[in-house]
Amino acid sequence: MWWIIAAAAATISIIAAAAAGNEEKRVNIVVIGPRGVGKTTLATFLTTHKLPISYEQTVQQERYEVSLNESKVIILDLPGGKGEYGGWEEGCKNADFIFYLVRSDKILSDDENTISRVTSDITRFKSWNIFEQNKPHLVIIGTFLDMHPDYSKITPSNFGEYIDRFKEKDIIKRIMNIAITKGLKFSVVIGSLKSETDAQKLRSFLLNIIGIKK
Ligand SMILES: Nc1nc2c(ncn2[C@@H]2O[C@H](COP(=O)(O)OP(=O)(O)OP(=O)(O)O)[C@@H](O)[C@H]2O)c(=O)[nH]1
Ligand SMILES: [Mg+2]
Repeated sequence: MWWIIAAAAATISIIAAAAAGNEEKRVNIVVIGPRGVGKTTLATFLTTHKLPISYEQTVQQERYEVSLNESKVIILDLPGGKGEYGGWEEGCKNADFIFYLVRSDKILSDDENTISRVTSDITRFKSWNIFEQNKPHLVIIGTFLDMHPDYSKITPSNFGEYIDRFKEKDIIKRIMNIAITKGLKFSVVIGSLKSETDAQKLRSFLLNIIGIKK
């Protein structure tokens, strides 16, 4: 008889452990932005700790999954073409975090093509009503900092000034304003995905933002 009671007690403790929330927390991240800004590179590095070997334009959404500490992180990497806005909106419906990538070097040098493309993205974001139901955290990520002429002079002691300069650009302010208008939290970071060392720095910033301890 004692063994029936012991077996029942063991079963109850397993059920109790599951009910106590030992399941992984899910974090849904959607990565969007113009073509060639580093979306797939970032999604790959966040999930595998490796940089992709070659550039292949993303033509349909790719799903990445990784367990980090106690969280299951699901990353949706979307294609960057202008005709992809419908897919972006659909993908962002259930996002906890939206990573919007732009080239920081092009923004910091007021590149007209980049501004025109980002302006078009902004017009779309404004028209989305998905944020009435879901309030993801918008993370504006400036990539390609290694292509900035000052890159070799950027150190931890002046890095903040470059983030400030990036945030002060009108086009970035306009994205931040959309987040404010739609009631979303937002963060801004810049960095590079050229080398593993650079990618690691950006990864640390992002894990901090999404609240995952390294
Ligand atoms: N120098 C430099 N190259 C980068 C950086 N980020 C990405 N790249 C390179 O840029 C190219 C495009 O990167 P992807 O990550 O595939 O770009 P994507 O945004 O996914 O592009 P689409 O799928 O076409 O929308 C690749 O050759 C990357 O190695 C960066 O910060 N600096
Ligand atoms: Mg891609």
